[in-house]
Amino acid sequence: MASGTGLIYNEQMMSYNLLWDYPVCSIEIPERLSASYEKLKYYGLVERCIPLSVREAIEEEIMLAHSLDYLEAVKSTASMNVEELKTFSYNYGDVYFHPNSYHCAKVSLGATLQLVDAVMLDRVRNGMALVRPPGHHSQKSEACGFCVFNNVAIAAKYAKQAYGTKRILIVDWDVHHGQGTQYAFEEDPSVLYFSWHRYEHQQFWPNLKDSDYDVVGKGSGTGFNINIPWNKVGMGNADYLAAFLYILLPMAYEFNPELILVSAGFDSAIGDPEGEMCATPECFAHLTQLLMPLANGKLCVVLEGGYNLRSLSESVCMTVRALLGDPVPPLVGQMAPCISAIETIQNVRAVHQPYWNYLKNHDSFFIEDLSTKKRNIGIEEGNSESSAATNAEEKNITMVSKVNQDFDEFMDSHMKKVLVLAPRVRTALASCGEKLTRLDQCLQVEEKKIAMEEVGVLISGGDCAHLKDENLLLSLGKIFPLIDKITKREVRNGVVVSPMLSSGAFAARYSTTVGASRVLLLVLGEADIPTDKDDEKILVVQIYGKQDEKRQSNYYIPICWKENNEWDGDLLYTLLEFILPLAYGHRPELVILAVGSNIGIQAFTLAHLTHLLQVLAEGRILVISRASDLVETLMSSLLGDPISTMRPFALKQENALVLVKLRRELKQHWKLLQNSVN
Ligand code: X5A
Ligand code: ZN
Repeated sequence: MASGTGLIYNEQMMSYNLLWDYPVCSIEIPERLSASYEKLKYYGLVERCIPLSVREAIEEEIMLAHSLDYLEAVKSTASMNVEELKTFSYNYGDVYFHPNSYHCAKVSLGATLQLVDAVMLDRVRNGMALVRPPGHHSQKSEACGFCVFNNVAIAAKYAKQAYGTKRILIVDWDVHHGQGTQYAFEEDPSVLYFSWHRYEHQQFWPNLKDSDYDVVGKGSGTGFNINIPWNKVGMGNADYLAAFLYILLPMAYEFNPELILVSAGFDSAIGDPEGEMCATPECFAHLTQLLMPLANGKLCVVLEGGYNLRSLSESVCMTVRALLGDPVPPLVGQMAPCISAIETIQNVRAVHQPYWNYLKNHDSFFIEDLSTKKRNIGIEEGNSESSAATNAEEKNITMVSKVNQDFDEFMDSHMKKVLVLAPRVRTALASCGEKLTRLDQCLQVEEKKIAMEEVGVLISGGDCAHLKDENLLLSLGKIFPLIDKITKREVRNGVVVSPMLSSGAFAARYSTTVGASRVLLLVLGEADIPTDKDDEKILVVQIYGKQDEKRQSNYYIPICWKENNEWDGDLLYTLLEFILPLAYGHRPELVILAVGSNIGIQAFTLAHLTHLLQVLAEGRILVISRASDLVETLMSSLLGDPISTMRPFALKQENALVLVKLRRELKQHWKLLQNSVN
């Protein structure tokens, strides 16, 4: 089992800079690398990573994505004077060359390939390469947008060639469209390219029709190119999350990649002068962690853009923390995507419906009359900067004005708020007498004796029928000490075997009395859940097979499925498209997952579920399992082990319809459930 996070940093890549006055290129500076690395050192993250060395890429590797003519042209820049460099640079769009550019571009690509090697050879599980020049705009015979060689595109071709990797997912979260990468794989179904980008109806650089949502790939690659054009600035955490939950993640599970490459530009983060977006640094920890259960954990994060040094470096640190398995801070801000983001997401889903199973059951249609379109066309003659400011104001007034006041001040206070300390122990286990292979890595917690009276007060109205059951008190005797340890931050998560699913409700109640302000209780299987259905502290989602008339409130959400067999696909898609949106809105401080036995869900599906749920509540999750034979798998997932990939599953149509109905009823209250404008 591969472990550890690789980190690549090398000062060689700082040895080029802009030599003449050229405002569009003035932001791409060497300090982007050193500032990121210094911040990683400052937080003690460098010493926790495995340093990987760089090398120069060889010509054969460069030519995996570039023409010989272009390679020779770039090579010739090494001996040019400033005038010649200037003339050469102006052959292309928004890029500059320096005598060291060629060398740096070879090291930047070589570093990327070193990371791919380390991950593919299991020397590390995942890793990040801090490189420049960036790559995703460069094309077969063209430099573009600060990019010389297309590091990530070449890395994908290299992995296919060197390791026979059959399916590669490229996630491009840079704020610009990586058109170079799109062109490289348009006709290739083995590389799924996902990019979100500032677009503003083609008003934003590189102003290409090719960046719109209806460009989906060609030939056998049709359906494997995913563009998410943002038509407004000011997109924030909820918008990015919605794109992941409603588009990228279900597609990625269906695609089932063997390797994930991230074109990690942080110009999509708050404070960036290019992006003018609002996502805060911890958002990138969420994005990263959400990708980690895929591809057996094989995740290579490669730097692209990012021009606000503070925002860039904090975001890099958040990404590395997630790669290391640290708990991710909760997301700030109201978890509601904006109308423009919802329109984009709806259009992307509509255009991709023919190509992806998980979209088959949605009644998706296009939004032709986009809320922002008329305006933007009206502004065409005007100056685009002021139009962007107006949009930003509308989108997120508080964030943006804060930023304008004093960005560093905002960032200082923000980071103080979000930085969380990881409990020393990751996973605890209530004494269960099992022989488990990873027991030595868990803390064993002693059970205690619980009196009936202690439990009775937890449930208002005093429905005490359950309390007659001796098993319940025994279970709670194991569960309460675990909750104590989790809420006191002595351990991050825990697992316990209990014959009674209803103990989950008592556990949820108990945790609100010992400090958890909000709890998510997710129950898989039939059980009587004795809880106050209007208690806004506890959000209950229960999935079960038997039809009945359970009352529903915004805080008690029964999901009743038709067949009681093979729910793996249904559960996974429900988690992504329904439960996580709810849960992000609830912002729980503890997640309790109660798993029944014989519920038609395989162990590794539960492992994915537990991994994904750890993006919530700083990873504080208690799993209560009826079946003791699941403990091994659950424990491994709680410990952060990589998970074997899931066979592509589908959401069954009748179950999809259940979600459609629930979404309609609940989306007013839980705003992140909105994935269409109707
Ligand atoms: C890698 C990257 C941006 C180029 C912007 C040119 N390039 N206006 O972020
Ligand atoms: Zn960019």
